[in-house]
Amino acid sequence: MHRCLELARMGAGSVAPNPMVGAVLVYEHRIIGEGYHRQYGGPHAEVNCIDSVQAEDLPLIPLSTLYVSLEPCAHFGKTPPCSDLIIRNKIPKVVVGCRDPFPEVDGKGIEKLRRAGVEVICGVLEQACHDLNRRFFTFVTARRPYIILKWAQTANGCIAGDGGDRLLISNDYTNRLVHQWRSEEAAILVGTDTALQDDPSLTNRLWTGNSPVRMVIDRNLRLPVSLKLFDQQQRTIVINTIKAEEGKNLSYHKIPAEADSIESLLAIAVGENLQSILVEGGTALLQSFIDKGLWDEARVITNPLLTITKGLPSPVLKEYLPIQTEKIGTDTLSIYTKIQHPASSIQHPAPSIQ
Ligand code: AOF
Ligand code: ZN
Repeated sequence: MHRCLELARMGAGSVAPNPMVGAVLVYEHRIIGEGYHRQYGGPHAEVNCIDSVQAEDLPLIPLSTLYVSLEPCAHFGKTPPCSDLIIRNKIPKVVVGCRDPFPEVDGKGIEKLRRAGVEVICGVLEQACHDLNRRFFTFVTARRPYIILKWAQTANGCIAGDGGDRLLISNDYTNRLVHQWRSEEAAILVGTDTALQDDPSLTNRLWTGNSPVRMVIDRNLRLPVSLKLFDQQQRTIVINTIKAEEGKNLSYHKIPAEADSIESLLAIAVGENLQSILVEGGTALLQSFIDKGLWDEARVITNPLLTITKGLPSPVLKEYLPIQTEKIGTDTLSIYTKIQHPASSIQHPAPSIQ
């Protein structure tokens, strides 16, 4: 199953909004096939795994065990059901990492296999299999994107100067890491004040891969179109109460004046199939997510060498303790998760590797 997870991760950046999945076929302690879901819309892990078996090993398939990090599918989507493929290949035993909550599968794959006489073992490295696809799972089960809060703070807990001036807090290494994080999420969000004061691009320039879809809350359309956010270099969605307009790379989503900005933007993200959002500030927006309990991870960069006398205080995560803390150059990175895992399962994959 560890190998399945390793294979699955090779699909990072190419399979979203589908989950990352890896599969391994084993005959008497020897791997005779392995595969992973490589491309959105392409063959599933099980198909690539069975296809990889060498001609001389083909007779061993009906004597082997298939390990797969996610329940084999039971539905006709862009590809035919993997459970049928397993049954057709007469594989007698399947070990599943975790159940697929996608409504068209959701236990039906396991049931189909069992009804056909296949022995199925579930829940092996379940937490790790779940964590790998935490964005997909949250999107399917909670009907909202996976929410990652991110901020950088001084040693005395400030995220900006008191006039809201832009303050360079993180170092070259943590800046690069933030760009990697941007490459890993479907969307990125800032509030009106941050857009105005920092004029951020919110793109990924210091890492390989994609840039996220930019989202900005600008209820009364106060932001000047000269801001970098409006340069149309990357798809950008402006949540506002004044106009609806669909452009190629710039869309205005109108919400009712009485609507809650955060709940509206999450609904818009679901409509756009955006499975995750990196929230980059400012304090008021981050704190609203925390106060509503609408967050999954917080990644806090602290520069212990920088103290400012008057500044804007960073958000407060009262009763939470970091599940992981590491030194990056002189900065400290602390990761918090809203759902605290029991101590036995703190093998949380570092967020930088998805
Ligand atoms: C598997 N193995 O490797 C993956 C699965 O549109 P489709 O046909 O690609 O189906 C997408 C759904 O299939 C996806 O939402 C998830 O429930 C499941 N993904 N299942 O058996 C795989 N990637
Ligand atoms: Zn499948």
